[in-house]
Amino acid sequence: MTSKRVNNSSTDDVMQWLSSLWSVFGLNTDLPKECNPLSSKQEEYLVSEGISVPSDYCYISGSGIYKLHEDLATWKEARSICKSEGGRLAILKSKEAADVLAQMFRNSDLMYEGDKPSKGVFLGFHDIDHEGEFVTIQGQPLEETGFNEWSPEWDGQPDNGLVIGQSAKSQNCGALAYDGKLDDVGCSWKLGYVCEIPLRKKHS
Ligand SMILES: [Ca+2]
Repeated sequence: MTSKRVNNSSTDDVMQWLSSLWSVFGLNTDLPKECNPLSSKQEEYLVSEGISVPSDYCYISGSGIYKLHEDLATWKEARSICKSEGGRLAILKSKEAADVLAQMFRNSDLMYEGDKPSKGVFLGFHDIDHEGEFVTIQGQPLEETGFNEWSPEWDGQPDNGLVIGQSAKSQNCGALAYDGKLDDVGCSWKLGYVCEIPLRKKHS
């Protein structure tokens, strides 16, 4: 997957809007096969004016524009990187989105750490404030996002499993497991992660 960014070369509002629009159209190129090109949804949804969407983001119908980052970061670092791209650590709104992203994860170099399956890729939810109460990075209860299916793997999730180096059980950050379902993992672990640029309703 190649990375191709569209830069706004003019500060003129109209040019900036057109540039932003073209960057969205640019998503039609170099898409991994799991991603849907923007089509009729272009008429219905557009990202915020002034935001250039990198063409290596992937549109998933009905959910949003996502990118699987294959570099490793802690949950906090990942959150910061997503923000720097004009987005946020991903919040999944459908099983379809989870399935598409899990397939991308399984096809990526992230899937194995040596000969062991990876622990997952970070998403934008956590239970840092209240153990067992999972919320998105926007404070929304996980069960209201449209997707909150936990993985049955590793004896069932969420398990708040032991994080090496810490005395208490402390898996407080959210991840997508290889099976397309959710897991709580260590916030200090270094994992791949999914960023999202939220779609907004086009103003008519
Ligand atoms: Ca867990």
